Amino acid sequence: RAAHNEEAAAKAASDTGAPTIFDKIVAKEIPSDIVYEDENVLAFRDINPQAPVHVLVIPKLRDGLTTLGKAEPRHTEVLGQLLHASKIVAEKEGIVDGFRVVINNGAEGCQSVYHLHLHVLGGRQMKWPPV
Ligand code: D5M
Repeated sequence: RAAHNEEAAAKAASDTGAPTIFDKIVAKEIPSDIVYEDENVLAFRDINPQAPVHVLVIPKLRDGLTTLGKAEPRHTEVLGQLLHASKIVAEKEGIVDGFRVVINNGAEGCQSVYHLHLHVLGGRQMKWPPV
């Protein structure tokens, strides 16, 4: 099942600082379904969607942000830009009546790609807690 695959991918991954597949997406060396883009931020559809709308919002420049846990004071501007871009994505996707923004952090947080990304999920009733 998809959830298990994501958990397996998260177990297999670690925060080595090596380039990730998202660098290739930013460089447009591999295709992605882009929903929103500006100077600092790229938003594209998740390849393994967990909701009718599932978009990843990433900083174009990782600048040490493999995880949210690596955030430093110099990152506060881009962190704000990522949240603001998430709202723009929700608006563009028509999910303003309800949506969720998730950051998986580290192995126990089920993170599989070590380039900070916000998941924007919507288009169905979300559950709480998110387990
Ligand atoms: O989420 C990492 C997410 O990245 C996971 O939901 C799959 C997605 N992913 C992985 N490769 C791609 C490509 N090539 N395009 C689009 N989406 C992708 P995490 O929070 O690290 O578990």
